[in-house]
Amino acid sequence: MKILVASIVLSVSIACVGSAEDRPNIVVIMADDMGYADTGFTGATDIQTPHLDALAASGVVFTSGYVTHPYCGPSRAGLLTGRYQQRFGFETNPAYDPANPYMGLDVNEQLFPKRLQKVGYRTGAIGKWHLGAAAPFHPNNRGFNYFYGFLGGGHDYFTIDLRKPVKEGYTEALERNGKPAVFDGYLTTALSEDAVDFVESNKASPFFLYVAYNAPHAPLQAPDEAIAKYADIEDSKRRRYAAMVDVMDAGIGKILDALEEHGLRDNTLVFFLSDNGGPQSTKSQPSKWNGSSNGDFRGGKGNLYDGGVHVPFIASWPKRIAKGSVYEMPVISLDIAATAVSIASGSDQPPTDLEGVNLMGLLSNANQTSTQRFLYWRDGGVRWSILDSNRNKHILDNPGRTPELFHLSTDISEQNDRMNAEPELAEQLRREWLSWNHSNVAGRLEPYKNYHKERDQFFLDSIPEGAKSEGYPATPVPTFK
Ligand SMILES: [Ca+2]
Repeated sequence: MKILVASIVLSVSIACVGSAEDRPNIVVIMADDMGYADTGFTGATDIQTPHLDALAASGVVFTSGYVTHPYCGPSRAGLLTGRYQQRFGFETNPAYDPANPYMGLDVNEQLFPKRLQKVGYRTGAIGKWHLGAAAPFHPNNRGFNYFYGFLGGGHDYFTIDLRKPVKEGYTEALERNGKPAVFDGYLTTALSEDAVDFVESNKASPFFLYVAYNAPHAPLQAPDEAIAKYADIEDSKRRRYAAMVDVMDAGIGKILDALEEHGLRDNTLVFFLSDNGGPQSTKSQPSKWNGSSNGDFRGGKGNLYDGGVHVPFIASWPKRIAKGSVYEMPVISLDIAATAVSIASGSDQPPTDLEGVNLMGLLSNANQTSTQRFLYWRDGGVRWSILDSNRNKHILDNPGRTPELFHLSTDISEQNDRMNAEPELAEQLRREWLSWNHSNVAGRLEPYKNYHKERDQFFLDSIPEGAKSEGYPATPVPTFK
């Protein structure tokens, strides 16, 4: 199939690829559930993100930057493998269960930090993991020399209380390389400070650092002084959310300062993105909103509309990427692995099993007509979408309705369905999606809500009737959100 791709004028330039001796450090910073329009460089006026804005100005902003899934776990599986997570059945959030050696990212998949380790990089992961809590899935067993954080899908920002029900690990102790670790004060700041320590400890060798903040994911908790800074925001959720983003931005500033202080900033490639769009209220879940804004995008976390998957996306590498660059054609989080592995191994092209492209190649080719490229989504095996390089999008977000077709280049809010007007284009895209889906497998993870319920029921069913009447079990079965 041939679809002409519009040439676009972009202000991007890069220098030649460097020698193996000056391979860059690579840092990936990921926010959690952050709305597209909640940074200064994407239009926020009520939240201050000076460090992210400076980072954006120092490199390239991808204005059509996407992630592979509209929520946490699968998005991270795509990011860290560099492969569509539907290839290996990671299509929902894994339940937090350290005792289950099947509940996590397929051990036959190689995470890209493992590839970086093999070519001499020191690797660190800090913050949220969410790719399985049992030993086979532990970051230290998946390509990270160092890990500080938590293995579940989120964490309370202040509390560790081991007496409470586990609740997906939100109140469990943090850990450092498999051993319990404390944090004082506010979690976002603790993660930032640990990232600074990692930079200082590894400054002598090329390193890869993955900083996966859980901010500004719920629970909406922030230090009082940060909330007070946003006292003029009337809505309580938005006010606390703003404070969470503010403290995260300050932490990112500390990490960038550490790179600068040690003379590493010029030759460090820093990515920033969110793992999915900001959660928005829906009819069935009116309290879902976390205070975020996705701007003009339709929907939010959980949707395949742009509100769920179109995220703030920056790459900054002062030595190679011209500051103030803007790239408008679609890119996706898979490209981060492809870029990192290419650069680290001194190659123009990523390994063939990676599904992203080397962004440095895209940037150097920015003023030319690019070849067609498609991005694909599938959630739960039933909802799907596809985007082409002209930003035409064919989507079925609600399985109870008919598919839709949008031209995002003129209709970023996905309001003007073109299905009836352009059935041929829709059919071309549908076939392209089916071709991609041919290489996918069914999801292999039980959705975490069902999993906990069924596991608890299994044990309850095994209790003899007599024992039940005597008040067994002694403690209430925890309920999960
Ligand atoms: Ca998320």
